[in-house]
Amino acid sequence: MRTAALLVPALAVLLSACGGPQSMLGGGGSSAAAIETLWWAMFWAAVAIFALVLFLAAVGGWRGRRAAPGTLMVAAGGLVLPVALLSVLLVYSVSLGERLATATERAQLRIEVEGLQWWWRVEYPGAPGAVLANEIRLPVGVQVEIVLGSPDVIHSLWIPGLAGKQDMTPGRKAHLALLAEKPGVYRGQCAEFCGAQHALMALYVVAMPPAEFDAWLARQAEPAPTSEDALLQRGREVFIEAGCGACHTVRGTPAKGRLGPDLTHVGGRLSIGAGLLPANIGAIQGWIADAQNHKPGNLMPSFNRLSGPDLNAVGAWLASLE
Ligand code: HEC
Ligand SMILES: [Cu+2]
Repeated sequence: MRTAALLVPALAVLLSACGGPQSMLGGGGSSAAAIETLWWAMFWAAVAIFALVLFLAAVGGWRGRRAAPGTLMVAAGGLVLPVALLSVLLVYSVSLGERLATATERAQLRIEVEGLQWWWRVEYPGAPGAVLANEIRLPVGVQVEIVLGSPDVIHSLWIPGLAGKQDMTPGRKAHLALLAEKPGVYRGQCAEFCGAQHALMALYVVAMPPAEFDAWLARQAEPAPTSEDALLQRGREVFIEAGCGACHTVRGTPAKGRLGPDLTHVGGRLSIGAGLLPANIGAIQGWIADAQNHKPGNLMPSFNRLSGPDLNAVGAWLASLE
């Protein structure tokens, strides 16, 4: 009775994890749905075998020594049954993997994603200039191919609501098919240990209606918006003076670095620091002043020598770049 009393809340906690933007159950894409079906097939197969084994153990316990199994029973239960069942599941999963891999041949849109320490660079070759970080946007109902690469260590892209995991191995290009059927925001993360901040290497995938997506992509390809506002103009100056351009690109300014994320439209993104903080003015300022405390070991130094007004201006300017 006491075990049951513990089991009920434990199960409730477990089941409450089966949802949200990073769940592989009830996802929003065709690959994810196929993988979920396979998962359920394996789950019920395991449940059936578990039940059968428990049943046989109970019978054995009940009948005691009289129940010593014959050769036939051992061969059937220990050889024929597992070989048959595992073969069926193996053929099912291998053919599914093949079908998912070849879906990239029908892709109408290609997106390049590079895994870095510890963030994701996202580029749209069809819209030159459109470069962003830690966010993939795609049109609903369109077959998309993600081309994955890594310059340094092995990362793995996993967006459970849309597709299975795909490793990103240095020196090789990998391909992943994505087809979002429901508009919405899905969360993904790096699924292969890649260094100190591996756990803070997440990203968002936003599936949008096609017309909205086209407008969004056209805007991403444009240079940063300019402004007459004195504070924002000062912010742009601080950005150039402080040397941020050594690592960051803001298209339309002299900043052309590629070591860090392209910041041309950073204010319009969902997060900074690879899913760590929202891309609003306060978080951007906090990040600039203290990047090493937010994400220790990341490749951006803390700019805690900036004066208050300068920090305020540069943060306001970046947040205004939508
Ligand atoms: C030595 C290279 C370097 C310099 C110099 C640098 N950054 Fe960064 N910055 C990075 C890297 C790398 C990241 C990504 C860190 C991560 O998420 O792991 C980053 C991230 C950011 C982000 C978050 C962007 C996002 O999409 O996640 C902002 C905003 C930012 N930097 C602003 C600045 C500003 C402003 C300056 C100048 C005061 C500056 N950076 C100077 C390397 C640099
Ligand atoms: Cu990683």
